[in-house]
Amino acid sequence: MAPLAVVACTKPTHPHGGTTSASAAPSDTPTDDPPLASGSAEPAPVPGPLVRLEDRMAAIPAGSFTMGADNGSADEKPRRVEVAAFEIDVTEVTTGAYTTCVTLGGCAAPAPTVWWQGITPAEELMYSALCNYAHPERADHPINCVNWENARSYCAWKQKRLPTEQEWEYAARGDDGRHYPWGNEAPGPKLLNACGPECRALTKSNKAPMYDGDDGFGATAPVGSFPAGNSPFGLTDMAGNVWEWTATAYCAEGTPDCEASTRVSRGGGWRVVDAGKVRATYRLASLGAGRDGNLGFRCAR
Ligand SMILES: [Ca+2]
Repeated sequence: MAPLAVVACTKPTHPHGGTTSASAAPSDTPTDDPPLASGSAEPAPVPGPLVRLEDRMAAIPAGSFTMGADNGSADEKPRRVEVAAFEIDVTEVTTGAYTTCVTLGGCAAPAPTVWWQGITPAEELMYSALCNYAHPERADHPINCVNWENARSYCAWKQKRLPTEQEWEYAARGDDGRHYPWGNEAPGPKLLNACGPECRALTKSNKAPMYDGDDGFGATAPVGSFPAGNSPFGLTDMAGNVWEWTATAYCAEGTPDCEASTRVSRGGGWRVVDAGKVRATYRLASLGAGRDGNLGFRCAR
């Protein structure tokens, strides 16, 4: 499948400048026409409107694809899936954007701590420090440590919704059967933000890192920092940075009843060392009440 041009490419800007309200300011106001160059018969090019990457959505046309993979887990057996046309955010929802929703009364502030089943006090202390909310210097990083309801509410406030996992996977890999958003090349430090040596040092993990090179970000990275890893539809960070909540309740293979308390999350995050988990077909069962610095979301409509 040929990659689809989503929108005219505008260099992403991160104008947050350390304030939590910066993302509320619309930045799509066309600039004034530049003056003509002296002595030139040709008008100078007029710059297009500046729209931040995080405000963009990609239009995904209706299509069909083989969801899942032969070489994956038991719960990702391949099957043919039809997808209706939809739109999806080009980036993960940023901390600045989520903060704006809280400031304007549309969203609850996320709890200040991480939580998952079996968490230890030491883990809570260590990983809660990596939650991005209330850290204005991370306004262009993905919001994390949000539970499924936080994510659902934000998208609803934006008059959007969470993508289904079918939509998410199609948006991540198109219809050519690739393993990762960028193709089949093994994950590396220029393609995504996962757990290289930089994250291993931060988390004091003794597990082998996913790759040898340093990707530059011990925890989350500003959204859109790895354009070489974009999906065929131009979506950023569909592997790595943070796992992403989907609307879909998790059903294990051959399990007809899904528990709505558990949702599918996709894409892998900065703390993942297993390359198999940043494949575009990998399905993670995430407790909806959970909050993890490694988990965020993007919206669709
Ligand atoms: Ca990293």
